[in-house]
Amino acid sequence: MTTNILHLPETEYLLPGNRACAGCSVGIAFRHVTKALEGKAVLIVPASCFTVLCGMYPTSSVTLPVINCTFPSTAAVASGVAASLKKQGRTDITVVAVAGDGGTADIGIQALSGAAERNTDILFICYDNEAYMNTGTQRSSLTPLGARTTTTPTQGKQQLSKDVPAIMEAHHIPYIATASPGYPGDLYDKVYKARFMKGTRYIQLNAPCPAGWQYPSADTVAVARKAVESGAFILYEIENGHFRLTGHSLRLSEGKERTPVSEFLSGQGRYSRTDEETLATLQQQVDERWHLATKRHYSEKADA
Ligand SMILES: Cc1ncc(C[n+]2csc(CCOP(=O)(O)OP(=O)(O)O)c2C)c(N)n1
Ligand code: SF4
Ligand SMILES: [Mg+2]
Repeated sequence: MTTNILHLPETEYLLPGNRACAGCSVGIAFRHVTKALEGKAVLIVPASCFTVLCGMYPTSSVTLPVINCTFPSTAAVASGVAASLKKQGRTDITVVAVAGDGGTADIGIQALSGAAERNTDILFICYDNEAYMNTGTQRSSLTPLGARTTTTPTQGKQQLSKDVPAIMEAHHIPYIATASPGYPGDLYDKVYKARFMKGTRYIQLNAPCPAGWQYPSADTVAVARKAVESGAFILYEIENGHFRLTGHSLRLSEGKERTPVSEFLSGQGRYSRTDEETLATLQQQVDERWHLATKRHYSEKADA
């Protein structure tokens, strides 16, 4: 059973009045992430919007220890902190690396792959706002096909995005999950579960960004939900190799109608000049990924 939002802990670890843009999904999501960690964590953060959200020393909007590190070294710094805490017998503290899509899938992937191959005791959370937002919306390898950034052609990115959870699964780590700020109970449960596991845990968080995706800041939760309702973002977890759909994606697989991807994309300025052919390819990619995910869910369920 997914935790009901009314039953989430009331203590706040991410304070209001922080420096993120109005309507930023990262702040919304990390309220729930830090609640699940109950203050028992050290955050390791490379350059990103999350650094800005945390604030500049000596002020901080997060009531947890935060270590700012260089862009490519997040998982390496987290590995060092994990080794230090282990030596001190502090098994109650979770080492949580928090990086954007650029800091995870592009610039930080070497250290992340190394840590995962060693099965280092860290939780790595990639919040995927689908571009290098902090520096002005440059394209990353997680920018989706057809989305316009300041470094893509006018009609949008010409390539499909990388599947980082699949890359992480190829490292045989104990826990991989996807989560969305539109579904806080599902997000909370996944972080809470990952917190008490050992080895490398990886969570990929869909992170709608009003500034870069170009939609009104009041619409963030609606946009996050539309991503899941259309299957453009699928909620699942892979625990010790066992795949299962969760939350609203599970309900969709049980017969609730999946909406067309165009309902998720319309209203986002970054797709305003994307041609019909590209949009059709995007829908096709979403359909294929959805088909594979549901097939895997039900075949592994039958085997269990
Ligand atoms: C080695 C290095 N290259 C480039 C930068 C400049 N830089 C700072 S934040 C950032 C964008 C980060 O993008 P992402 O990881 O997706 O996080 P977001 O800003 O989207 O939250 C860049 C390019 C840097 N600080 N260090
Ligand atoms: S640019 Fe986007 S991700 Fe960054 S703080 Fe603003 S809304 Fe959040
Ligand atoms: Mg980003």
